[in-house]
Amino acid sequence: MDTRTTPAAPAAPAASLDAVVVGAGLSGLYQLHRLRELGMRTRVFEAGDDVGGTWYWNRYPGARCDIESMSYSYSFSPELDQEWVWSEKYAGQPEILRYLRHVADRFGLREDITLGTRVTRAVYDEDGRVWRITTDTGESVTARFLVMASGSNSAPKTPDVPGFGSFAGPTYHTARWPREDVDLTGLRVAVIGTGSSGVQIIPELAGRVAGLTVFQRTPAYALPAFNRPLSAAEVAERKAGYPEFRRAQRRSKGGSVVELPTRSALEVTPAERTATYEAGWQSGLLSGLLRSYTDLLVDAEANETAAEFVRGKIASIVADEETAERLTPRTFPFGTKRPCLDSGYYAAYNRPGVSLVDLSATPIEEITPKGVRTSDREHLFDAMVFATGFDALTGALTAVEIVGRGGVTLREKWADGPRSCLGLLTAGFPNLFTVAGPLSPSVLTNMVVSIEQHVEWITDCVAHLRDRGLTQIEADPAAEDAWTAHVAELADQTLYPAVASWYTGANVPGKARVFLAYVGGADRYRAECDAVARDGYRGFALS
Ligand code: NA7
Repeated sequence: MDTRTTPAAPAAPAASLDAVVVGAGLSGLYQLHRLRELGMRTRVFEAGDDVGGTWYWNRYPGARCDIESMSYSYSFSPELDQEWVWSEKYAGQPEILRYLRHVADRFGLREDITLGTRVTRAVYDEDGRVWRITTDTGESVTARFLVMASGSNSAPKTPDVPGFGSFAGPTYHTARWPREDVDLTGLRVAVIGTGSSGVQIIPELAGRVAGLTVFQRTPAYALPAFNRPLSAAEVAERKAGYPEFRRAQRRSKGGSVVELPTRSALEVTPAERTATYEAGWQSGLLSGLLRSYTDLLVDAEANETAAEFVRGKIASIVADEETAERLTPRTFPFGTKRPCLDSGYYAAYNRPGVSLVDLSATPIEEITPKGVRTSDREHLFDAMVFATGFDALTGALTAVEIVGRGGVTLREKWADGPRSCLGLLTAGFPNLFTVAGPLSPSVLTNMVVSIEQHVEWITDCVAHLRDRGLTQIEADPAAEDAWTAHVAELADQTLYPAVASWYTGANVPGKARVFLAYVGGADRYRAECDAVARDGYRGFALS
């Protein structure tokens, strides 16, 4: 019997799920695990045909992590730490993918992951307080919470040059390398791009193909990896000390356990500096040189001493003087673009059949059916490789049509650059979390450590809401303004913002030029996030 005397508002539709997570890479897998521990009905949608995210897609020859494997791995399970055995100092893509597949199986995650399915649209239903999520397979679900674990370098960027797409032969983007074997033996191959991906694939191709031509727009600073197999003894030693090592990682500034510098590069003698830089070079670590002195990323003169050291090394490795000079970075300070790790990169230019085209002297005019036309000639190829990077940090987020309050899309809101509170939630988009997104420190740190911190904060936040019968969290516009300004102020104290890089959005034509990461350190950031939560989620409206 209907006892109502006045027409009631229709009941808010129940969400079919508690949470949807977009992406089954390092972030999404861990987020699913934690939400399931809370008893939340969670589904993960993953565009790839397997789990792994970055390590699923970037399967090009030579793809390898540039953070040490025993450090670049989850810390949340001591059992996993003890079971899994890394074989090399720097794990290659196949090994990291095996690890992530193992994690998915070991924690029984696969049953809640839908593969081969891309989330295309998510609309916030303000009355029902749910996200209405649509996929490219035509599925629609509703969920209270939406976690974008879609990766910071996951929206590939193709070269912005005329004629792109007109080349008649096969083309490959490093971040979309085919799963089946690609045989380039005996072919004339072009590689466009000399960032981390180009620096890794070039030495691999140099030994295999008939002719390799590298098109370089900006030379990189690459440091030696000195990769090697890990001995049973060092694995055992780390495993014995893992609990303390993991705690130290969580306390650290960059997610790696290293000694931090205390002196300026300008207060020591040139001889002392060179010795310190040499030790950093020999360490075979990405941060080996950068952590030599306190001021390398804030003082141009100090930085120049490190840059000069690397330039000298390039000259000592590359036999042909002219090629060495073209490979030498002179237009931006060392470390203001992410340095690359070198496993035979500079040495590859000493091999017969490898040549370098300096695009600052002879720019690309167009890609043609036969190859690449630069301002002086046409270069002919059988295959082309694009190592041209990503629309970093915001690209994977704005690629989804995310519609918040009042029909405003995230793309519209962030047209002049991303705005958020703690890099975790953005005003007007309640219950939408980003993992390793813009305005957080993630890309300047050991990514796994930052991902775990984000996922744990998000999980605690969701538990906090649930335990109090609350259904919504949203960033306050004032707190968001303050965080966005704080991130910019910190960046402005460094050499980073002046440099055209993917950190500043400058690699994508038309993208707002904003420094996209928090430079204050993962330790300070973690303390800030914890304090906000302790203060009852200061800066957020909970209802
Ligand atoms: P990066 O580091 O963004 O490198 C891309 C490279 O491609 C870089 O050398 C670019 O030159 C070059 N590029 C981009 N567009 C063009 C065009 N149109 N013509 C010529 N050259 C071009 O991407 P990666 O994939 O190597 O690495 C990305 C990150 O992922 C890496 O740092 C790790 O953190 C993981 P530019 O420097 O813009 O002049």
